[in-house]
Amino acid sequence: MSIQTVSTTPFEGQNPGTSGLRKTVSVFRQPHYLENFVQSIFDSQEGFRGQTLVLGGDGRFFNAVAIQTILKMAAANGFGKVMVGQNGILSTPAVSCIIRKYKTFGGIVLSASHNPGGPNGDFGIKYNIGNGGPAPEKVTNHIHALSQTIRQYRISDAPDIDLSRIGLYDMDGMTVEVIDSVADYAELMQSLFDFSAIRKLFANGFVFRFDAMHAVCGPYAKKIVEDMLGAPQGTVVNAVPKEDFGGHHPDPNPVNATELIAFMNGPQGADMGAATDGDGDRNMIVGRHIAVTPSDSLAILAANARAVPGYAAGIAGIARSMPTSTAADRVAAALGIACYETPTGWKFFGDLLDDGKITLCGEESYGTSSSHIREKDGIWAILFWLNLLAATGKTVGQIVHEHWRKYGRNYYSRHDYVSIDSQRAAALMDHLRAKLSGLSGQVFGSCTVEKADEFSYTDPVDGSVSERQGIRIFFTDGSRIVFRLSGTGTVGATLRVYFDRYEKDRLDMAVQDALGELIAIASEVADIAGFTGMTEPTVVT
Ligand code: VG1
Ligand code: CO
Repeated sequence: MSIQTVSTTPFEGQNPGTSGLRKTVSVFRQPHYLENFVQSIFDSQEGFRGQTLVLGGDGRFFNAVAIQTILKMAAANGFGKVMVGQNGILSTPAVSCIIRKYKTFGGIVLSASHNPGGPNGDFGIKYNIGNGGPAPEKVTNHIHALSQTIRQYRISDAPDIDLSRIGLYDMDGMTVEVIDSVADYAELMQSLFDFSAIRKLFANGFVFRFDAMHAVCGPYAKKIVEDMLGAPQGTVVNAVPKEDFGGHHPDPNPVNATELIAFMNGPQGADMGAATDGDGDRNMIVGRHIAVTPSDSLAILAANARAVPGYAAGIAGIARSMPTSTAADRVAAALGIACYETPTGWKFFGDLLDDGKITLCGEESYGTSSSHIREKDGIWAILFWLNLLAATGKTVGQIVHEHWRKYGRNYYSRHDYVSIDSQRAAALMDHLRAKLSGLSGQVFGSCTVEKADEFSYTDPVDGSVSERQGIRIFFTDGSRIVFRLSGTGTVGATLRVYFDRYEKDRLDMAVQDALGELIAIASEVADIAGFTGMTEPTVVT
């Protein structure tokens, strides 16, 4: 066995977007494509010789191949050890947990998260730093720059390692430790939540349905929800991870998790339903005839945090991504703590968490988490809700309605225009940019624009600046429209338009009706139909 140095040439566009590098499997299968990016990750880092790396993915197609390649490259680049999940499986939150628990140098997550998988689907790779979180923008920019000039990479010609058996192996002098994918994560969950209260809830007949969407959370949920918490076998459905997620979109929202929504609204139903995404960092919470919006979920968890053992001492602060509704801001104000507004993507929460400025954070895209790790965490959010229900004896619907009665309601929706031409999408944003200064004071029906701007973020901890993070139109009644382009798509561009309207007392309107005027304004101001050729959004959540 020996180390090879392989000559290579750079690829166009290996630019880590919102959440690492995501491309179709066909792109990743090009010779040297994965290797170039992995070598660029290693070259962006210093001091890893002899150190430990965590490695795992969501089990999608190409996961098994990529893991072996990365092991051989880690060995050739001088890592001392790689901790890899059994069969190559680790959820994104589990990777973060393991990096922190064992104080490893960093970790690599293989996933395209909520994007579809399979030979014709997507694949992705993301580097996490020693705090357990996604590499911050200065690191991802560096990785990108290196990937544009790379000329060679290092790889061992050692044979593949059998990852089906837990244990220690040697690869060209580097130790490979195959670990239980679930154990460390389950232990962390047990330290945060009142497992005996949740166990009692199930023992008393509470009906729960967890849809793992044939993605990575199946084994985690089976172990935690059924084995440790005693929910009946079969509570976790679609529990076996599949390379193509059973042909579905592993994205837990009411549009993609149709099976769960239909079940919850059907004759049998359940007291609570939940779903998680491809890599286990997203969550959706559903009650009987009610789907909780992620923005509300963050606000509700923050308002009730003291009911949960892990947060009984209270929370230091909250952060939300800019397009996420302002529901959490009202809770922060009531608690007398700060609420930070960050660009989209989990990498922006890391500094705030490390610095102790915040305890909880979340995004409108079905992501919520806390300082326990540095990633969003689907099962964590679901256990938090179960713990709240167990502690209060209330239903999901009661908790949501009581929250609205106390704080008012943010009507919220996101409209996605998927796979549009990239140049047309850029032109739409330029068109909006050019209009920004003239919008203040303009009247549209009953709405008056207060101001319009483009969001730029200065990290309060390290002072780094991230520009062009979304165009915002604010109205005098506190409503907002936000426009931004997705950084996780793999085909053309995706325009996301976010609508947020606050109502103190009118709590029972239909969401799209309540937002109707804002939706019409967005179409007019941005000329969405003119630029995209679409008169309706592809996905409404
Ligand atoms: C989307 C979401 C963003 C999330 C990101 C990664 O990004 O909007 O909130 O952090 O996906 O989520 P974008 O750039 O497409 O809007 V995951 O679960 O796919 O890692
Ligand atoms: Co995800």
